[in-house]
Amino acid sequence: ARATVHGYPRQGPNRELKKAIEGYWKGRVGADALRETAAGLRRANWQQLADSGIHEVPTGDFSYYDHVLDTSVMVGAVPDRHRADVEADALDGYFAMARGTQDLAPLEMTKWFDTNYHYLVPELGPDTVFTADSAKQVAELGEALALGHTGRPVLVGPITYLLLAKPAPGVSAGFEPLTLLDRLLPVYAEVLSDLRAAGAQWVQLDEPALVQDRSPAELNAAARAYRDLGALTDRPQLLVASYFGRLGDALPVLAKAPVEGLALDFTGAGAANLDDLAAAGGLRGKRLVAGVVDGRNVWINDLGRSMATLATLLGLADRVDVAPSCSLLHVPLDATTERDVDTQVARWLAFARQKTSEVVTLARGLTEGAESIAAQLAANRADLLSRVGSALTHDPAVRARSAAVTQADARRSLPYAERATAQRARLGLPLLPTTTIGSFPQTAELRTARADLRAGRIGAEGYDERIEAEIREVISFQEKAGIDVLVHGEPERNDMVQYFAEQLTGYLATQHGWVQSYGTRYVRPPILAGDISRPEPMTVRWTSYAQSLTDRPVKGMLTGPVTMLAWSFVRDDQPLAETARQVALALREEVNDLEAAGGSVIQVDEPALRETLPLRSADHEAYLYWATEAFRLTTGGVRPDTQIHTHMCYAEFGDILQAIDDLDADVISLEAARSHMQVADELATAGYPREVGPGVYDIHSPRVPSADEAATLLRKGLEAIPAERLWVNPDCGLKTRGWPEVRTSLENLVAAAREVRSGI
Ligand code: THG
Ligand code: ZN
Repeated sequence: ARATVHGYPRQGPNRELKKAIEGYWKGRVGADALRETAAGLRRANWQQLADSGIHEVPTGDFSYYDHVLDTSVMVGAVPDRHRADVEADALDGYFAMARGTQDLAPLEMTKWFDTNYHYLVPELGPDTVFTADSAKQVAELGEALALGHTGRPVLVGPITYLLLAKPAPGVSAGFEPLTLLDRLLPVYAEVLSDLRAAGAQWVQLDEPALVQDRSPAELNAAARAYRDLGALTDRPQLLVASYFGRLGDALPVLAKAPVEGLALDFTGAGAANLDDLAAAGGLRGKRLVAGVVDGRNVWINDLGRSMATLATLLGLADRVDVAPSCSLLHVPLDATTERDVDTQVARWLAFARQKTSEVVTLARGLTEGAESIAAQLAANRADLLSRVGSALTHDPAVRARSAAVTQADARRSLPYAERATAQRARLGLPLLPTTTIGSFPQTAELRTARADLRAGRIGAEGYDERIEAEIREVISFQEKAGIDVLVHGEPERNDMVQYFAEQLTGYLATQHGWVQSYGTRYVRPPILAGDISRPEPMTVRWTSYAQSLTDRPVKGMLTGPVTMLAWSFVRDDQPLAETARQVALALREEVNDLEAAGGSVIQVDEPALRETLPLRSADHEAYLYWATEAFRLTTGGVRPDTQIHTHMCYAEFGDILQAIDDLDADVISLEAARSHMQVADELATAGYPREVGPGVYDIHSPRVPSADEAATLLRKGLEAIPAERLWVNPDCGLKTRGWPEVRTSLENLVAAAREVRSGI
């Protein structure tokens, strides 16, 4: 058995790639210097993989922005509007497709399956003509071969590519990109032939879309694609890679396909692939790349358990190699660079480098026998045991509180109609009340203050003074503008998830744990390592300070439990539902403390509720059950006259309308400006009974909406939602906007509310 990986983080140990690309955009780094930086990072990755014992390294998985966009370039699917740019300069045209230009919209961006990576959506239509451009793949394979490595080019497979695509602008929404398969396959054939000529023994074709629910027609398309590609004579050996779960009905399809290898995920939901594979009669004559090390979490593998899985697999395929479950793109690079992590906890962590060592160890154990890795197995067992018995992972008080939760805890004490009456009496708001989502612009002064605090140039007191000064400004502006429900503006928070994680016991922050979110943007997800508790209030001080400055209600602002999980690395030693419940109970204390401090309106944001939906529809119900329960547990302990708000970003709510209702929030604000209030219609049609704030100001653009424009949107909202239940607010937080445009936009928003109110 050999060890391999499906793909590797691209950014470099100090995000050198981000710096080089952003420098190129600003004109500070030349194209050649950028290319040299990129080649150096690829070289270093391959060397590191080879040194740790990986014999076949992935190539072509590198990207300046996104590997799906690279695939669009490879098959010639450049949108017409970008063609001239791409022809004038391939690199600048590439970045124009990714980021847009003054005149041209970029490709749409969306989440890569259920990860936090975002890809650029291919735009296809009946007129799309594919042409092969294998230059990037051939060049990167050539680099690896020249350095003496065995390289395995990694391509997004044709089925996944088409299933991720959308109809191009102007093409009928009913157009199905998969109908282009016959046109696409010859282009893949040409690329495969070029890669063979360039020296590839194997090519990896990634088909994660096959772990989602697929229709018989889609499965037929997959069968046809791999029958046709398999029948080619001028090609390398083909390894079809699936990951992110169980293949289900697609497994027999791939097992029967005339390809030489299959990569399967045996972690998490993918564990079911083991029985499915046995039921399908195994992979006779094929290479199996067994994904037994979880490529999505940050935890050490249970090597003993993986050895047992691998031993079973040996009977089911001709040759078994060992790999992580998916590309290591989704985990940080190296756990050993984390100096602030407790040495006890450090033993449990495995980032990309450590996961690479794990697959090498397992491959050796498989080849030479478990005795050959006896020392590693023993050390691994001890590390795992130390985690089970640790005080960090097991806080009896947290466990007791979680076990004592009742149905009633997750329910408000009165139904919405009675709460609404009590809240109206307490808050005394006008019809069509105005508010914002929570954050105000993060100014350069605030970033300087944070940097000064970190560098020790100012103390905690000096920092707090600067935050208070900002809050005074934000409150005073909102009062003057005439907004009804104010916010403190969140100047003390950078990344909201990180902000709360830092204050909760059981959560770890990393120093260097960057993971690509999209393009040159990275996040450092905190790690849910142990049982979660809240040693002291986290936000009360700032909200109370803001409230002390005004007679109008100031909203308390929290991030909800589902989003806290979605944007963190989660535990793998207990169900997600249990982790969510612990986080919810900690946040519930904060909600209750905000209320006790006089708060009458509290917002608990769940922007990630929709995006965490499991890939298979059969798993939706269980997820939505614990997710909505965690939200209700967070908010269920307040008085009837305390108003609970929530907020979600993005517009695709169609499939979770019931879950939105189940949150039982008194008010929900949603993105709506770009879709002309479509969500208001959807909610109304679904019979949503509570208050709604569909955004009337698109904050994703620096454009200032006029009062007339906002009023038109509001009147549109009124067609769906009665005035007693309609709020007036922007689409989302204002953190990324500048003060000048925010000022005018919010003044216009208030003017629109007043004008529409006067006509009621
Ligand atoms: N917080 C966390 N995770 C998230 C989001 C978040 N995941 C999904 C979504 N939001 C991702 N969106 C972004 C938006 C901006 C940036 C990253 C992800 C970003 N990052 C800075 C960069 O790369 O330069 C670094 C930020 C930092 O210093 O912490 O701009 O909101 N947890
Ligand atoms: Zn939002």
